[in-house]
Amino acid sequence: MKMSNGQIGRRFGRRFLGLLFGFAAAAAGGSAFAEEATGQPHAWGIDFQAAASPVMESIARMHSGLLVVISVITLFVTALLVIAMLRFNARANPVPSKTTHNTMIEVAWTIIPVLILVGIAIPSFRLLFEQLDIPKADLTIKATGKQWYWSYTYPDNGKFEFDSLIAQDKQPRMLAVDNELVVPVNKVVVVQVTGADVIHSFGVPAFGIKIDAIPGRLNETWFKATKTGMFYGQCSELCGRDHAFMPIAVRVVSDQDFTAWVETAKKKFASNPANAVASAADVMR
Ligand SMILES: [Cu+2]
Repeated sequence: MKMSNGQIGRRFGRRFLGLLFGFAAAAAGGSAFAEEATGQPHAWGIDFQAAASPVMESIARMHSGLLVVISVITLFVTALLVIAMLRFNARANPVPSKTTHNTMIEVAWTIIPVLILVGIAIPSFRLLFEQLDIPKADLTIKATGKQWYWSYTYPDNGKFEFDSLIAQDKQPRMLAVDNELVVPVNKVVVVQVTGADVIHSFGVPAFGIKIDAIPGRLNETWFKATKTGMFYGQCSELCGRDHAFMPIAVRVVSDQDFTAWVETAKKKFASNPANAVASAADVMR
């Protein structure tokens, strides 16, 4: 089909407007609804989800800093290549120089990259310690990856546990679950992660956490949610047929709401222990 210039222009205009609105919506999601935040993918999203924990803020800062560093290096190398191609090609420079050594420049191109790498390593290790040096827990939760759903245990609150399965009838599609993981806002939540059958991975992008759930081993990570709202993640280690259908949904609530939820959850899940679903065969659709 042939399009006139006008048609092409209008089509491009709509694309551009769509892109613009996409970014505007993304920006609004980060600020206007700060009270009830939502951590999930959105249309036209090209950056991280808005940070909802101190660790994720540090990760985003590290990422932005590195983006500047690699951009400057890339532009510099590109400029050198362009200069070399224009000034030293056979036509522009028919009699090439026979220089093979230049001590000054050799020292410089060794020392400068070393300095750049050391400059990256320092904040990088600081970030690594922030992630791995787990602070004193206000609340501990155990997350067990199973084929293909998650089970959550609250050992500090009466040891109740429950299963969290994908809810096909709820929104957002592929991320909503029947029983959400509920945590209080501004509290250090330590998550102990293990696998019951194969290796899964517990990851929530807005909190900057992702850790393998390995059978026979207890991994540990932590987050402190700084906003109330819903935050979504997914199993991040290929674990079998329904790997794509075991989302993680975290509801961050106020202290009072959390206490109230614990009371109802204790009753609700007391008669419905998580381990009632004993094998993967029980949940196969
Ligand atoms: Cu999995």
